[in-house]
Amino acid sequence: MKGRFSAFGLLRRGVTGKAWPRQFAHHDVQPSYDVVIIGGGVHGLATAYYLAKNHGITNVAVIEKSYIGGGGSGRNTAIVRSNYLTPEGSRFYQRSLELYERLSEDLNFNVLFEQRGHMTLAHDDASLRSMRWRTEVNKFEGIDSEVIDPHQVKKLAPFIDVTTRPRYPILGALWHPPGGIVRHDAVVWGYARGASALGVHIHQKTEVVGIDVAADRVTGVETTAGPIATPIVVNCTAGWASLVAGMAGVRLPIVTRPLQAAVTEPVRPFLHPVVVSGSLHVYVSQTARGELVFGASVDPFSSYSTRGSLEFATGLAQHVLALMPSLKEMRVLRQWAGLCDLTPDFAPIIGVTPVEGFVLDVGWGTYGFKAGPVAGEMVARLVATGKVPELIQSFGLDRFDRGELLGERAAAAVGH
Ligand code: PYC
Repeated sequence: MKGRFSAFGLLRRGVTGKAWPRQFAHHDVQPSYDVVIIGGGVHGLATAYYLAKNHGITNVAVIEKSYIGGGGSGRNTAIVRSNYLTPEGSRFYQRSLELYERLSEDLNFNVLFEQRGHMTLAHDDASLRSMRWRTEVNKFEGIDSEVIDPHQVKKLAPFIDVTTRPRYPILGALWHPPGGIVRHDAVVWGYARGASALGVHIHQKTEVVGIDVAADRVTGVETTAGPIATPIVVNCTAGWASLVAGMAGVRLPIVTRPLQAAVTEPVRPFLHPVVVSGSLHVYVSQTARGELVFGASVDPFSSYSTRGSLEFATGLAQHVLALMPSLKEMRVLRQWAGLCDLTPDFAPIIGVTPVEGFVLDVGWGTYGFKAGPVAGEMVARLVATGKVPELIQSFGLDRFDRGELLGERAAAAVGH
């Protein structure tokens, strides 16, 4: 791989002052590719990487209308976990976590993965009950997850008020030690670098404006850089998934809503695990640099806006202070929004469509970043073999026709 990273290389460049080479190559858009992937986020780049690495399919283009990681991949709160509610979801996200565990080594790129543990607080009996249900499903699937009491919560996160004083006292928590955080930009860059080194073309600032279909088969895409002929188009977009699918004449049961987040100034490390409160609609983690990263529920309306709002900041502050009153002096540095494509059952849509050659990897709602590696691995396998891998068989678009919905909503970090 170009410019392989190593301790020796770092030392050599530090001493010589020699610049690092470009991490992925620039190419002109070619008139045809074997596979065109729409969306240069974690999903699109991971799909390209695994197509090349696992299946030797390298004549692949990733088309990104903005810059890589400029959509949901760079706007999420970087949390990963596999403590889902359904067996299908738990198994799937567990595979993603396994891929994340080895990703830095696999990509030769430090993605700053930290398994600090993931703790979801219960403030009422109904939450505790659904957490017990989740732990049973998780344990059955071999996933480390348990319900803990307020004393254990206090031990793991001493800054949380576990007395009966708060308006929403803590009754217990769902504790998931393998969950944690990953540097989301690094995941995007690592996959881009790995895919490019294997021959994939990454075209930024190039927008797909149409999908060509003849006799119910994909034949190509129209882009702002000209037409591209291809027999396979993979829709790996978030926020625009239903609009892109519409270009191929495929309707998706998706509504798009913004999800806002915010980051504070850095402070000394005090919060090790990721902490989530469903009732207070807030989740928080502390980065290696000391900033607190906060997220909340999706906005209660459809929109394509990626700007933060004052209502969000004030609501978030109230909820955070109910949980950790000692943070009252902290200042928010930045806030933003990402777009979430929500399906009726909070499970993704991955697989084939009635248009031959048009493949979906969409509908991730608030779970997209966690699933990037496994979705890329499975979609690459589907494209390469023409067979739907077992791990994603339940996530097909046709489940909505059959009425076989999955019901992953209760595994959401917060109530949406
Ligand atoms: O499901 O853990 C989650 C999550 C965190 C932020 C958005 N979704």
